[in-house]
Amino acid sequence: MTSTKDRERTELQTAQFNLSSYLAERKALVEAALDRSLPVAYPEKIYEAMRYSLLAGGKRLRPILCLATCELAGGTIDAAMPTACALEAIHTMSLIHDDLPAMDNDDYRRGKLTNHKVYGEDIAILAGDGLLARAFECVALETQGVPADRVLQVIVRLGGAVGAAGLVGGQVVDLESEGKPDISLETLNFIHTHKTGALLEACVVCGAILAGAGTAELQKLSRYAQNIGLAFQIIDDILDVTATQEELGKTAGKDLQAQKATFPSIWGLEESKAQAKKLVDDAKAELAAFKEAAIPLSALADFITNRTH
Ligand code: GRG
Repeated sequence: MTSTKDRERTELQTAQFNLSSYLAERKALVEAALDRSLPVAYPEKIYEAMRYSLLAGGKRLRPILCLATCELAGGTIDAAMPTACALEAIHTMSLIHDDLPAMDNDDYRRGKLTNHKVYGEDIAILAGDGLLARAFECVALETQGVPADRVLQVIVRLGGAVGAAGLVGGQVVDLESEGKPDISLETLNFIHTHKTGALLEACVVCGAILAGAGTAELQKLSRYAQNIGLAFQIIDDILDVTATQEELGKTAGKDLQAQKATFPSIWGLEESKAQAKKLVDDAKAELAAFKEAAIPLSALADFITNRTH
């Protein structure tokens, strides 16, 4: 049991935690590992296309979450790094495919031309496929010092998060909902818990699995991730209305243009912000039992609602 005093102390420590230097330090580790994870070989063109998107920047939130939960549960950064890289590779491949003319048809991503704009649609599809395959290979081949059954559990979680019960399913319902601004809140929730939430949950849970966390810990971390996943998407929808293309690194105002149902279109901006805040508070409450060890995760939850891009 955690007392009110304990909670207040952790809240204060979270507020004092230097998140920007933590993020900068972790991001640098992840960038270096991603670079090493995909050396150029023959046929160079496909490796270059894969590296173009994988190394195009981005917040690296998913690998950072994975490293953070591995450490929280008593594991090391080294043990989680191959899985962290795999999660970023999966995320990147989903962005490449999402940007294709057959899907969102976007010209810019992470402040750069989209993969298909530079390499053509054929190579962009293959670059996504190559990254997806490399992700699984990376976990299976490069995870060291972790019992094989944990690595297997990670592979199972990743497969579930990517497939029809995760990202792919969310994207299908999103495509089916196009041009239907009156879809229900239930459908909107389905889209985002699958399209965005499933992978964020896998990041958090896989890091903890690698460290040997027990079922009760995994359940708490899973609920933390589900809450921040939905808050993340609500903020994304809010930013689509309020931020500029420069801030976002991608086309702004697309949802409105496409007459897409979004959280602000259903709730309005103020209620959307309030709902995101509540989800973040609920997420942080799940961390109470981990005390000081959860400060980075708690600060990350705040970062998600305070971000401007
Ligand atoms: C996974 C096999 C497979 C196919 C892809 C296209 C597709 C199926 C799914 C779409 C997934 C998608 C694009 C979800 C949106 C996720 C999202 C909120 C992206 C923005 O994430 P940030 O803000 O971006 O973390 P950065 O650039 O910082 O990494």
